[in-house]
Amino acid sequence: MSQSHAPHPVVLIGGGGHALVVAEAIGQGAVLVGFYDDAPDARLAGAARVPCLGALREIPAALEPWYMLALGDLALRRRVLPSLAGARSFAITHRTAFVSENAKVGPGVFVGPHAVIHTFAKVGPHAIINTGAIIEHECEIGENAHVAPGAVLGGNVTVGPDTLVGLGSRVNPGVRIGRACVIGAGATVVRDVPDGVTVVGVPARPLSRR
Ligand code: JB3
Repeated sequence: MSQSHAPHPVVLIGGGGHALVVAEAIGQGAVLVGFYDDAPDARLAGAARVPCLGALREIPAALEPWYMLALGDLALRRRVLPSLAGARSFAITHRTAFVSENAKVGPGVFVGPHAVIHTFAKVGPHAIINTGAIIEHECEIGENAHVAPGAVLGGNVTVGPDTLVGLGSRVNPGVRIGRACVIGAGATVVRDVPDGVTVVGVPARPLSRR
């Protein structure tokens, strides 16, 4: 297929398991030219033969290619972000995902295979909407939050920045989850979760304040 534009060069920040997942979703308009990671032999170098361009501390201030954060650890992603202030990021959406035309998805967001971002939902920059996650109508997902594979958010749910909504968890409609929270895998959240709190179980109950 003739390209009206040359594919845009892209680098991933991170080369582990999550980077493999992101690399899989990069579309025709972009070409993956390398990754930054403290482990030059990280899986992206091995499995996908993508060159390591340097350690995280070696990311150039004026990074030319577009970038995508491809680290799974939310605190590490938050630490790395300032070094990318001068660079440009973009959303990567797997071809099998559904993103409503009324939804707003910020730069650097990753949307995994078979994920759903429904009507009038808003997803902040650098959030991860992972494989099969469902974000229902009018949800608001904060910057650098991670909705893990199979998690289901009912309508009008709010998730704060840097919060992990764990694998296969369920969040009732209208629930507000704060920033830097952890929702345990398989938890069912039926009431609001304050900033910094970890909740687990069905119904979800606080485990500790981080
Ligand atoms: O659960 C899911 C669907 N994804 C997880 C993701 C959200 O978070 C994934 O399973 C992982 O738990 C995690 O992905 P991430 O951050 O890529 O983790 P991991 O694969 O453990 O890689 C983290 C860091 O470990 C990489 O950035 C490297 O620095 C290092 N690393 C990974 N693979 C490696 C290798 N280091 C060496 N030396 N060799 C490796 O093969």
